[in-house]
Amino acid sequence: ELRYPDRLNCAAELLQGPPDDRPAFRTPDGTWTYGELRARVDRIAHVLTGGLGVVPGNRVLLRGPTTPWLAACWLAVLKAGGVCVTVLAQQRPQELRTICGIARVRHALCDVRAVDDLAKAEVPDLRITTYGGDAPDDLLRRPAPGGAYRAVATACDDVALIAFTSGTTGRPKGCMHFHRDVLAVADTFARHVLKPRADDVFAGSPPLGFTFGLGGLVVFPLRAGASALLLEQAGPRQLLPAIAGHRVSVLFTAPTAYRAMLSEPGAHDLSSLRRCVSAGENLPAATWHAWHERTGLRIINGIGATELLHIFLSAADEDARPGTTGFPVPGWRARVQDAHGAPVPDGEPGLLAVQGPVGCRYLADPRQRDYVRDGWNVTGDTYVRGSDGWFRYVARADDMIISAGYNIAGPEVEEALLRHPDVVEAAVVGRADEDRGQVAVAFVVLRGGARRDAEALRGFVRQELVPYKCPREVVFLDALPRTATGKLQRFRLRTGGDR
Ligand code: 3SK
Repeated sequence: ELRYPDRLNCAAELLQGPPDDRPAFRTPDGTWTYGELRARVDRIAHVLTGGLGVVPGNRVLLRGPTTPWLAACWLAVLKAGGVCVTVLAQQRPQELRTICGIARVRHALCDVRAVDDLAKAEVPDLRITTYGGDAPDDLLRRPAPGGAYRAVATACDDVALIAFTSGTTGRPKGCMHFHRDVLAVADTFARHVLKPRADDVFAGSPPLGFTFGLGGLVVFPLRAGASALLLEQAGPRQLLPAIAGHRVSVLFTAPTAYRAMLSEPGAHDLSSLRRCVSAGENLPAATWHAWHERTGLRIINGIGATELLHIFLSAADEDARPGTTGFPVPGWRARVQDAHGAPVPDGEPGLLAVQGPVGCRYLADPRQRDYVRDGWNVTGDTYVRGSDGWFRYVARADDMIISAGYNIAGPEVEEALLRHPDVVEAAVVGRADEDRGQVAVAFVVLRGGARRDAEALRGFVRQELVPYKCPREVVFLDALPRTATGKLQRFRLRTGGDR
């Protein structure tokens, strides 16, 4: 069982330990050592509580591309006892205004390059302070007393972070996480599954406004005394040379990016990699095998949730079984239950429910009652637990297609399509149909130059799966619609918005 002291400031914990000269953050332009990081965090914390008047408990919005300065602001707000409200650089004025309203944000620290949309949001009484610019009142240019900043003695269950999720649609929900939760995800998933070393170099594509990225690029490396390469542009095209150039050893990204890296031309040296983590979406077995063939590495698949901060179901790479997610991360419990909360037998599909050191706490949102039932966090995913204890993803609970009484799991058909050599991306959704209730429609992105032959693809699926799962229609797209965190927006395909 994890135990933390009653008084705990997670930023102070993450920053203590490594010697001053050890690298903490790397960028294409240079390296910040732990000594430099500590000094810059302390300076920002002095400015926050001095000139800017931030007091413990204030909610501070953080917005900007993935840079060491954004990470330093995150640590400084926490050290000063504030609450970080993390958002994505891509979020637009209307969403920002909604988020600031829900979280009652009064201060914002914003990369000067991302300030326009925040200003346009016209959030009442919001004090915006930019960083990285030339203005004399820029956060990094303001006068501040020198010397160490003494961390506010927050309680371990004081809120540290409000992470927003809108899932793939809907009004954003703010998930509150405590100081102890931030350490708990490092002391469960990272410690027991990832097993990082102090000489590791972490990198990845998820932004710091997504808890997948915050964990993988800030919390886990710092907790291990390791370093992270922070890239403002971290698409597959940038990641491949960055892995080679910076000798990245731990990679965090999503299945789509693994597939995109596999289809990039050119031979990049990936020999420095020793751990590859995939989350954010289901990892098809075909992608796992293709990456294994290319690199010899066994991807660590995981499922996490903003509600639960990070990954709770996974398997260490030596145990990984392609096509499954694994089992509960040490410290977590998981089961599959029906709509009334009763466990279903092994081998049958049902709703995934988990318990662990972190729980869902929506800020002022009645949807809390749907997510937490009888002490279990019901994630909204349909899963099967095998008799051997392995958990296998079926679909998002609301993504099951019911056609003439048959249940079709979109991801299973997507996996089959992805086994076709010409298919790069696939999404299968249900479309209303008078005769059958719903029929499956496949949206497919093909490799450049491949022929758009819907009948050939349908024939391929019929060879792979029982015929009733074969999509009725195949639609070819140049790209699938995704959220800013890379999640597939199935509702846009269902409503035909992208066709
Ligand atoms: O979406 C996920 O699977 C995820 C993974 C890790 C951390 C956070 C999230 C939302």
